Amino acid sequence: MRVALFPGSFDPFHNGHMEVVERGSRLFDKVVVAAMRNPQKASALFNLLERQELIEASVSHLDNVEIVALSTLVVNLAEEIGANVIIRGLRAVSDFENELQMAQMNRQLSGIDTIFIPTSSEYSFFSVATAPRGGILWG
Ligand code: COD
Repeated sequence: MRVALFPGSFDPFHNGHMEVVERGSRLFDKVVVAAMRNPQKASALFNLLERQELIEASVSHLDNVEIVALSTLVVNLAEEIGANVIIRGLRAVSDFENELQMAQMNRQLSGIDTIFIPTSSEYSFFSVATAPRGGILWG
């Protein structure tokens, strides 16, 4: 059974993330979506449990998708659930440098490979960044 882990902050989960989950669910036997804390995104809009509930409501039409929410290292979770690969979405070249570093680090730590799913052009400008005063920037 081919299991893929799709980790993210998902704060909140949006259509760009959804598209990656739907496409991943067609490529793998099972996709585990993990809502996690990104220490670089200090002020969260939703807590992990709320994010998990939002994702569950969004992907209920997909039989082979499971959702978890927790604070741990991505590679530890991958090992725990027996994931064969990590999935990440790519919006633009600007995502690539950071994603490449994470993919190399994760492979060095645990041997797990990362597969990138390039977003459709209609979603490539979807991103969420927490604004300094607790607001939210959509761009
Ligand atoms: N279209 C397609 N894909 C998209 C879009 C879009 N419009 N927007 C975002 N994505 C992709 C991103 O490229 C990413 O692959 C995924 O969706 C999730 O994005 P985010 O922004 O919700 O999640 P991140 O990037 O903040 O991920 C948080 C992690 C903790 C998972 C990440 O930082 C990570 O993997 N870190 C490795 C180190 C680790 O294990 N940290 C754990 C916490 S200590």
